[in-house]
Amino acid sequence: MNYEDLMLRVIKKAGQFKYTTKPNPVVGAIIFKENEVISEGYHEMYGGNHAEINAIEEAQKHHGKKFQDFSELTLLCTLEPCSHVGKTGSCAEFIVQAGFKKIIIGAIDPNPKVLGRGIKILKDNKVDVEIGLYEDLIEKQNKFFFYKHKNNKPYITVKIASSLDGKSHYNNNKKTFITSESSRNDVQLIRAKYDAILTGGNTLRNDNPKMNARVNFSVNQAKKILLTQKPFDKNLNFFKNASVDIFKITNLNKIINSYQKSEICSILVESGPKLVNAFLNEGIVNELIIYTSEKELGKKGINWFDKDNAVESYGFKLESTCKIDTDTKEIFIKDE
Ligand code: AOF
Ligand code: ZN
Repeated sequence: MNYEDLMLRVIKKAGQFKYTTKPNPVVGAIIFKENEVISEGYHEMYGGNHAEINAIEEAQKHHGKKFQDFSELTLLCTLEPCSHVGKTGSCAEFIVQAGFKKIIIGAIDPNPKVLGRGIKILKDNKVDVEIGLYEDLIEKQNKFFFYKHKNNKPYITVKIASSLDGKSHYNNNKKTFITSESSRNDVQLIRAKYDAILTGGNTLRNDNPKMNARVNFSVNQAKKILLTQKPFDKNLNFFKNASVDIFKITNLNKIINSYQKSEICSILVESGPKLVNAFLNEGIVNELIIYTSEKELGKKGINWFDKDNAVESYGFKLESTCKIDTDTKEIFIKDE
């Protein structure tokens, strides 16, 4: 069988589960014998079976019919089989026990709990292991997961909605809708991708936001992070059906670094200008998403940025731009 074709097939299908596996990566596995596919398996939800286990359990149904022994079969998986016993058992051990003699792996798992240890278990047990097929696609598909483990810090995106004249809201502390409903729906899709959503006390008190992902598909809702030094009402929308981490300290690096050991791979910052500028000034933002409307707020509006060309001077480069209704959406990436 053509390994490239099989790998592309499982990468594509694994992607379907990205909203229910996060903060875990999406992973796919396929088992085949000569020119026949025996089974496939995917990591479908956080805390659930890993892809290899699902594929092996599915193959077992054909044992004695399509094949006599697992040593006749090859297993191909997008990510290195795990070595650790986490929420489920170790995939590498399970593969060895099943009796496989050949494994093809797309990319090495960057998670320090694994990072080559799964491959070592396989090799130590005389399994023939081939590594490296479409690693770039697998890394791209699990961008936040790879970023977090390679850099030992979560990927941080700041999202803002701006008027044409660069303002955030009126100076009366009231909630202002700047962008169109379509843009606000697009924000729901962005929220669905992130592992955590962070805001500040001012946004919490002025806007009473829910900050969950309101989408018409299943999604693991993000953890919430609140930065505030002032008292707040625990009955606000933000706290409903959510696990919230609250920080009274203001050192953003310390706050972000406290997630090094957690499973959180990505954080979406949705706040007002003060906190957004603090994040940008710290130089810890990887991506900036700006929705700009055709509306102007004028003199009574509060500026997003103090300086001209702020986005460029913070080191961001335009990655993409598109129209949403009458708004413009721009994505900027930090030039690292
Ligand atoms: C695999 N196959 O399908 C996946 C893997 O919390 P746990 O026990 O589910 O483990 C999650 C970690 O396992 C995750 O961070 C990543 O390193 C690896 N994911 N490994 O062998 C899979 N999803
Ligand atoms: Zn596993």
